[in-house]
Amino acid sequence: MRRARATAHSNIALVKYWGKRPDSDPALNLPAVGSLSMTLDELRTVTTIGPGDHDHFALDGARVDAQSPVARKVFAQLDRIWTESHDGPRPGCEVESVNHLPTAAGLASSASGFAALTLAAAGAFESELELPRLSGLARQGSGSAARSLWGGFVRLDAGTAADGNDCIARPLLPADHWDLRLLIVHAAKGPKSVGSTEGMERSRTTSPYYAPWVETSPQDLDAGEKALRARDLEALGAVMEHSCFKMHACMMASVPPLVYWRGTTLEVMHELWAARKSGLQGYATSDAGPHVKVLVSAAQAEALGERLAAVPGVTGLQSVAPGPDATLELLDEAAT
Ligand code: 2P0
Repeated sequence: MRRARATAHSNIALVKYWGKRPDSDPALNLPAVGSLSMTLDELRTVTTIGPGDHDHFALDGARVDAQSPVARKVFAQLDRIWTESHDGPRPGCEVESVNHLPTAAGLASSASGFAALTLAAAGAFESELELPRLSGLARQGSGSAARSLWGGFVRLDAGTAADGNDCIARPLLPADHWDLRLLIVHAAKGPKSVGSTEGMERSRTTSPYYAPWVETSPQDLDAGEKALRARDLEALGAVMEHSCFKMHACMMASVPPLVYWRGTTLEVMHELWAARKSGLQGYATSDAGPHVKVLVSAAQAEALGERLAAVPGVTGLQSVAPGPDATLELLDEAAT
């Protein structure tokens, strides 16, 4: 193997993923619904992999216990990449990941994290796997990571194949297709209460709104893609908010309820809708956390951002443009 470094950018789902395909191998991590995302500039993970005596994982400069759940997920992902193109035992690896992301809850690092890890491992193991295959492997680490290998605007279809070979993301349009901004409005501090994987399973098994959520997703994906291609912000915004509110309604109707929002989350949304009446055209989405993410034209981003930052309880605001493809650098040739 050799040393390799990958950079992958985070992404925000404009049409959401929530739920896994039932009766499938949990290791394949197959989503029940597709998703449509925008890759985010600046917000990224940089991961370097080189040979080591044993497996080691360091996150943001601190060594992570090799027996911890996160380290085990990282090493399991390395195993997946290795066995795709090699026989025999995988060599030990030194993995160093650095997140350039807001630390607040609900801004998942798993998307950029598993995309960067997957790409860096393919480089380190000289695996020569094509990007679509790497997207499928990244999905096994974390569903949203499948979308973070490409910049701009990306679609992940749920697919129907039992082995998941048609559940891979594909780039729709490059970052310069549309000069948009995503305003990330921080509504609370602290870790999220229930992780995505556990929350999705709770919704699938208990929420009466889960079946309609899954059934209506394909039409949202098609409408979202059409609006994106046409650069129709009003149409895209309508689909985006509908997808977000359906997902949260499904979460809230789970038993026990999954309520990721705080009071400030709703106050920001009301201010956004009031601002829209005065001509500032922004649209909201929100993930498994309290923050509000607002899609707006670059021209209106500053004015809308000032208004939303003034909502009581808001702790920060970041404006992010569409981001680039993931990249891979091959470093020195390290013998093993
Ligand atoms: C999304 N989320 O489409 C949705 C919206 C959160 C809400 O993808 O279980 O960390 O690892 O596949 O990718 C967050 O879930 O979940 C997510 P797993 P992941 O962005």
